[in-house]
Amino acid sequence: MLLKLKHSLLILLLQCAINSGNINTSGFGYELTMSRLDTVNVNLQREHLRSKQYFQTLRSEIEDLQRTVSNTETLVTHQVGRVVDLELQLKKLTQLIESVDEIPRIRSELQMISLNVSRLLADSSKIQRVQQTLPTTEMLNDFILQLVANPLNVTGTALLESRNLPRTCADVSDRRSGVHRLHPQPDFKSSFEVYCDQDYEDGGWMVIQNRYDGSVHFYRGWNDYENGFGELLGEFWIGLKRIHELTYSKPHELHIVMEDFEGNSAVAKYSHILVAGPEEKYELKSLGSYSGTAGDSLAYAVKLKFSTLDSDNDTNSGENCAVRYQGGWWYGSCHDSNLNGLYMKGKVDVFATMMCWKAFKGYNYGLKRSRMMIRVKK
Ligand SMILES: [Ca+2]
Repeated sequence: MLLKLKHSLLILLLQCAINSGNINTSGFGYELTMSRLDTVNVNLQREHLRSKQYFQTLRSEIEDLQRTVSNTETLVTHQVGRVVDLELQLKKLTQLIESVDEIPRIRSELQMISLNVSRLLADSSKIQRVQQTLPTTEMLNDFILQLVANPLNVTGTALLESRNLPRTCADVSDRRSGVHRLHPQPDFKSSFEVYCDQDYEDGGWMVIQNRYDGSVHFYRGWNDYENGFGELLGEFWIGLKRIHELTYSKPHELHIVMEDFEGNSAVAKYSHILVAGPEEKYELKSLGSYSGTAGDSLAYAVKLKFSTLDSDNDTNSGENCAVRYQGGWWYGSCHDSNLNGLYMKGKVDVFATMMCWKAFKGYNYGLKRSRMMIRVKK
């Protein structure tokens, strides 16, 4: 800008000189002056271009620095989270030590259990009465299961109401994406709420993992990964127990939609997901076949068990991959994808601890969004 100004000023001065008759506008002297002025002009433009490029480089360096600061903040927050986890574990251990002194209390609880057995015997006559009002044996079985789960509150009417609920997200009459109460069949004792995505690929998808802004901490222990955490209207993990029950009750397909910080999206589709139960540490039994645009970074995990910071079930005997890569996932030795890893923004220097998918953005890139969805196969 300064150079441009100097240039204009020089031209102006020269024109003034010409106008006032101080400079001859013909002859060798004049041409020499004009040719020197051209050279000055070219040099000035060159300088101007160079400064422009310099400022562009400076700006991109500032942007990189801002990104690094943001990622460092994530790491610090995460370390604080780890300290809290450790404190919790310490608390549990202290409670365990104290429980040795509680044998008399356990004895009295055993007496309570014995009382409950008598109550169960009484319930059997109640079941007989309900049997006369319920039309099918399938309904009766469900009623028995409900009674075992909650002997005081369940009535035949409540059960009938629950059975009228949609069984899958595809059955929900409201075609808007959102939270809905479902009662899948068969074998589900009670209804529960889920987030249905009705916009992606004809709708009918149940979201089992959702991340988009890093507001929920995902480096957690076994209990959280088994039962689920987060909010259905925000970021969440639905829980391994539920994924197991759903995928074992009916064949489901799995789609994972991802997005980077530059606005590119990609999807990984698996034709048949099957996740085993707690006794097999929620092993990823199968995924079916892969298709999509993200590339396959999950088939490696078939036949692998799930691992968390406090439950090492990976195939790496030297360490716990969940601790090394800061997530809960089907780790082997260790991973091609880490969708429950740390939330980092874009390209980073650390290796594979973030929410990443090797075939899409590699091991040094934290994704912006990840959404795992399942749907009953048609
Ligand atoms: Ca290990």
